[in-house]
Amino acid sequence: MRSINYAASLIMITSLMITTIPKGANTVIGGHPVDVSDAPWVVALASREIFGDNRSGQFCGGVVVSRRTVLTAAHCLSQKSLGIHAADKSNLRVIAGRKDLGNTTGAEIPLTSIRIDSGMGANASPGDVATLTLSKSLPASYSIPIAGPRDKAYATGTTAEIYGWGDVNGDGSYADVLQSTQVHLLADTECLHAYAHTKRQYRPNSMLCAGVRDGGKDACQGDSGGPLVALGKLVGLVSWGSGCGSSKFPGVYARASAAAEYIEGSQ
Ligand code: 4AZ
Repeated sequence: MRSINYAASLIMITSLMITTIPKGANTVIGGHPVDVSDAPWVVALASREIFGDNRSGQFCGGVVVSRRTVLTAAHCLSQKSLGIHAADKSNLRVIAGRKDLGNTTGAEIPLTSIRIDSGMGANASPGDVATLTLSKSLPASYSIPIAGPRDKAYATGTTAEIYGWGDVNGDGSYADVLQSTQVHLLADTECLHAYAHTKRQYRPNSMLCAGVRDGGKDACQGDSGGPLVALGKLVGLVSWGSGCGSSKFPGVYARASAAAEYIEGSQ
């Protein structure tokens, strides 16, 4: 009798562990909540019209690079991301100063323009980047500088932070509260090898490779367009990857320096 109870409780404990431990210690896979006051350049890209009021209509991230300019991932504005809807400045908002998407703090700012270079996809130069112009200026203190092409912030091994309201488990559980985690910038060869035989290839000129050796810390769906920050500067935007938090497949980011020249024209 006692041994049956023992076996039963072992089974119970084991199944509890299986259901309560997130896959690969995942969240922003492996992350923790952060205040927007500590990272005011992190913004949400949202559409209540397309995605409804839940989580303020957030569907991607973005980053403030000047008082009226926000960068996001070009693929966030694709038909695939927006369903039947075309990216139109009238149905998009940039949400600044809101940590918890369940409330209404901060501001929901309309756009005056959206710029995606034609033919620019995740595999093209200048990369998976789009520029949004805000209808209203943000405080200058919200902007983060972009690391230039020769900045030491791009050095392999540099610690970098990812920010976003995306999937925390790789199973469609999106965050309400802004998450952040630390990864390392990896050599281009790591992503060239990891993605050598996948559908999408890694392009060192326009992309940046980042992750942690054991996996478990990564960006995921819904974090796209959000910032990768090293030494206080923007080095990348969340772009793509195979799954989330895998030790075999690092995260791929749009290289911020590759987009910088293209961005200048729109400020
Ligand atoms: C996505 O679907 C996505 N693990 C973004 C980042 C990563 C994977 C997927 C990187 O937007």
